[in-house]
Amino acid sequence: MAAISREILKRRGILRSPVMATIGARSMASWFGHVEPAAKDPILGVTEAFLADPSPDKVNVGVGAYRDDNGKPVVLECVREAERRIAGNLNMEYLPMGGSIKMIEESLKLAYGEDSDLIKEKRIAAVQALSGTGACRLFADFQKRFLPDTQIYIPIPTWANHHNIWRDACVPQRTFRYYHPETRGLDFASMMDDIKNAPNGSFFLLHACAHNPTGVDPSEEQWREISYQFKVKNHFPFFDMAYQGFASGDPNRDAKAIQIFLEDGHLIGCAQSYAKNMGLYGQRVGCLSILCEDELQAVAVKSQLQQLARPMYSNPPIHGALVVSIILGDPELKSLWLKEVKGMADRIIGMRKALREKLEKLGSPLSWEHITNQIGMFCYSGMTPEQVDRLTDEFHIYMTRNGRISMAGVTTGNVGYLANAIHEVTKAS
Ligand code: PLA
Repeated sequence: MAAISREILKRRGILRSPVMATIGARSMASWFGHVEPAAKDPILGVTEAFLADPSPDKVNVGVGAYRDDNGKPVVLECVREAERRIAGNLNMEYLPMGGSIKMIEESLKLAYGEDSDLIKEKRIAAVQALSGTGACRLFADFQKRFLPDTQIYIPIPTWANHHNIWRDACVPQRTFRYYHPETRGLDFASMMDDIKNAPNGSFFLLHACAHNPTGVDPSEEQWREISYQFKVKNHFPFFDMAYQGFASGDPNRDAKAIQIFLEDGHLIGCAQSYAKNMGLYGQRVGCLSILCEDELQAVAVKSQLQQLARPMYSNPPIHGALVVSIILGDPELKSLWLKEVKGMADRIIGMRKALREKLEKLGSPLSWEHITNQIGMFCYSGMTPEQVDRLTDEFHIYMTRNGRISMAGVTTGNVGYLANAIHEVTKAS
């Protein structure tokens, strides 16, 4: 902890004074005396710093939250319409422990395919989850409870919270190589080596599409090879699908990796989130599914997932689940949604082109090709933590220190400013 914040806490009486410490372990002041402030979250901490900056020029390209071209948060039209239908019409009773059956049904169709036999055969155990994070955490807790000797292989790099989730679920973590800093692309050979060298029957966390933070996904052919190798090694793939629709603009195409694994007969796990693709960030709506061998097994697994949820939050929130079921259950609203997802993905692609062009026009000596090669919400720029610090200190541009730019926060209005600033801090490197 920085000396200054220690001093402030001491003045507010939050830190123990030497006198209080001598009163004894059971005095009120000592119960929490040993609790140090937690480290700032590498992503959400950026938003906090951004909000605290009074500069009118400030730009937030930290958290992956979509903005329109005026930099404003967006509520999709399909969501507005679903909310009009909800208003006054539906009750707000508790959902079942496993959440909304309708929402789950629609989510499974999105992930596993509209006409999936696996759905018809009732082989998928699924529960509504507290968005993608909650889905991952529920799975990690399930893994710890029922497969206590397993570990989880996590790509390097990955979304920072993956490490926290499996850590707090007490599942040991291993890593596998994924990204090649020099080519700024997939390190496919190393990834395959790590898959081959992991003990048979290992658990792997895979990003279904639009990998965060790199924006680098395996090609279809590479997914097939990965799936094949998983079969050989009898590994279990757990897909985190937080950006379905943001990679290609089409949610069905973005589920291709999952389709490939299903065709090869894998059992899989899947975390789905409606935060980004439906803009339901704060509603916390998502789905966890686990494909089982048969219906009987799926019933047992679902009942245990519910059992994990009950003492934690009892049952999930209803509003977002209603919004999702209304949109996906109504053909007209669903096609409006598909159009709106495509619109978001296209605006981001447009901003990738604009940022790259502006950097090239400024005469940057570096290659910025990767800005347009990478896909999804993020550009993994290759900037160093020190360069990012300069962007923040000198230009009030807020982003994660790993050099990740949330392209969803780039607009026609700020892309020129952003490009200039990036050029300034990188031109000497
Ligand atoms: N999985 C991945 C790969 C993510 O990037 C995120 C969100 C989630 C799961 C969880 O999202 P949800 O719980 O809101 O559904 N990542 C964000 C936000 C957009 C965050 O860090 O919480 C990010 O900026 O990386």
